[in-house]
Amino acid sequence: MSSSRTDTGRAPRGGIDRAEIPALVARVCAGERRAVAAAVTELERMSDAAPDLLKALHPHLGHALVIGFTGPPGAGKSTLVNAVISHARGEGRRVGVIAVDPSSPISGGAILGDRIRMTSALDDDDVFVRSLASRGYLGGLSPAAVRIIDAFDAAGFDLILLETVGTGQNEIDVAEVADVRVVISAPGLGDDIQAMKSGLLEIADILVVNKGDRPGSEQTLQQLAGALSIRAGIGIKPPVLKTTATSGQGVPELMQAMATVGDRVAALGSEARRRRRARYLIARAAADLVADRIKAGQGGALDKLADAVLAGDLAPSAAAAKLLKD
Ligand SMILES: Nc1nc2c(ncn2[C@@H]2O[C@H](COP(=O)(O)OP(=O)(O)OP(=O)(O)O)[C@@H](O)[C@H]2O)c(=O)[nH]1
Ligand SMILES: [Mg+2]
Repeated sequence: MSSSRTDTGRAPRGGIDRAEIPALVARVCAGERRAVAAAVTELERMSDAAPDLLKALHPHLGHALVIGFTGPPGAGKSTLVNAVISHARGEGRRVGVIAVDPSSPISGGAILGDRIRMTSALDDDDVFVRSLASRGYLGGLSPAAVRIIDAFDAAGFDLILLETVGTGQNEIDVAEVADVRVVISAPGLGDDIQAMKSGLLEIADILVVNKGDRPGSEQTLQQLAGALSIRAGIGIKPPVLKTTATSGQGVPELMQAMATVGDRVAALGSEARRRRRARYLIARAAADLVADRIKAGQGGALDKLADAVLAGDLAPSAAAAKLLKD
């Protein structure tokens, strides 16, 4: 399968036997930690059993709310995710975290340890953190992340937090995959506000200026508010919030804003949310198929078509259509 290759850059590895799937899914649905870990591994590697596993998980989906945290490197995404985990756990909610290409670890929410007693993620059955490398996948969010969302959802996690660095294709992908999109900025990140104007700003349901304790945070806030005011298009204007992830300041307000957007999204129904992710997966798979077809045409069909284009017999777009059809 082409997606498995482009996903991880390596061939699928043998995992569990298909016969083990019903028992595994039952344990995942019971929220059993080791079963969740096993399922996630199967889905990340896209093992031979993964398609059947996804199918078996399917009847158990639709509960979780997926919240994307995206923004420039070093803005404090992981620290903020930690703080959100602590708050969510304080409310008794179960949290799954997917961190794509993290350069700094998510600990599982010990950051507000004085206020809300937390053990590390490893000791807490109700927090599951999985880091994911997107290296080897060409551009954008790895489809593995979307598959892991299904495993977490079936396991009954209330919130699934998805941390990604907001660059290029990633931000578009996060917009497709997450139900609620939190875009994080911070003072002192240079040109990044400029970049946000063009891309990240467009996808935000909630804008956060983190590192509120740093000089310039108020200015960053003003800049973002200004950029928002000239944002084209209609729709609900995202709130702009200030947080200090390291102290937890502003995090209750962020929780409140996420709940407000979450309620709005929940009203659409889980099918609409999952349909968006399905559409995204189809589009990615289609792009993989096209890439495969181009590769397969090298030295053969593609060269013949190039001759026809050179001779003026065929327009490049017509040649492309022919390449995909034949
Ligand atoms: N002063 C201050 N420092 C912060 C705050 N939030 C995070 N930091 C620090 O900023 C640095 C980067 O924080 P991370 O949470 O790792 O940032 P990130 O956005 O996840 O970074 P990448 O995953 O590498 O893109 C760390 O040293 C944090 O301790 C904050 O609110 N105030
Ligand atoms: Mg991080």
